[in-house]
Amino acid sequence: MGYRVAVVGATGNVGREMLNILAERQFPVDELAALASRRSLGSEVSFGEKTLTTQDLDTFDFTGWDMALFAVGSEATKVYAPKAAAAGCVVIDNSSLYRYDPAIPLIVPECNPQAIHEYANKNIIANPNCSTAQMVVALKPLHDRAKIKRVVVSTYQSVSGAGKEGIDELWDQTKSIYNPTDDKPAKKFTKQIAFNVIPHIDVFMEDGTTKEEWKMVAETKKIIDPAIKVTATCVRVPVFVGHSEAVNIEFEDFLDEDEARDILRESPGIMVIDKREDGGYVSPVECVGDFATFISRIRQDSTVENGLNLWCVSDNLRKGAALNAVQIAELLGREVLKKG
Ligand code: 11C
Repeated sequence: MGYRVAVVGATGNVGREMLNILAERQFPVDELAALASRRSLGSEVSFGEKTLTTQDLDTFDFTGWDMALFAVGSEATKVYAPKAAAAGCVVIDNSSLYRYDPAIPLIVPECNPQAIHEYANKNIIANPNCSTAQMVVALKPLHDRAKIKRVVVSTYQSVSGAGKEGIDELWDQTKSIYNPTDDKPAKKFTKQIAFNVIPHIDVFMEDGTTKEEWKMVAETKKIIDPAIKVTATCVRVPVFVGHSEAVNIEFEDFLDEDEARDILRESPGIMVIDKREDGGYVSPVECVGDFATFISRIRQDSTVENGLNLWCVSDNLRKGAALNAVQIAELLGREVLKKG
């Protein structure tokens, strides 16, 4: 016996990846409902070999459904997630709406699987921001060994993090650069993204950081340890899929780069590609479609007492969103619902 699973926002980039990953990982599904807003009603989406026609989220009755994987914005989540949760369907939500609610677990299964039991507080589990998910997968095993004091991270985030409009804007602007009569001014982003980088993701906060940067701080603390200090600079780059991060870590205890490499090699969800030669590291185009978080350029930072630098790359639509949500569904099935 398997689960009755709904994917909410099934026609979006993340919703489609959720369907792909549920099929790829052979999640025990008895019945799958692909839900969408009225605007996309009747569109078809693939689920493995099957083609599903989307159903209307607005009139859908979640009673009798085990889990709903939400991949819609916070506004729609605010309306429909409580409805699903009240009907007894466990919500796994990819928006930022519930992440910072102390009663709602924020889970990266490689880091804090024990938090799964807190789902029962509100029948809702939150999925982290993409830039946080890949970073904490790398930080957790290192924290367990040498206790992280402070992290300085700079991100290089792909346009797919901004949805289909972000992808279209990079594509259209790149073409228009070669055709000056076809000017494509910035719309989704605040400046030209083609052949450029933009040090601004999400809205500005009062202290001059951006919300994306704030999320990395708040979510790392909630998932791993509130004592870890994080400072982030989040940057949009002209890459379609795959977020990259340059991470500087300061520890309580000394951690040798070779030992860190061995620890990461043995850790779940991580693939270490770290040769000190041309091309001996991973770039974002190589991680597209993969489940792993790739770690390269592991090296001592000799400017502090106990420091390391590393390079971290992952598919932001997968580990950063859809894969992590499916891993939470697997964890929930394994540890709580026990049907599959
Ligand atoms: C980006 N990280 O790359 C964002 C997208 O809080 O789930 C995901 C926003 C979120 O623009």
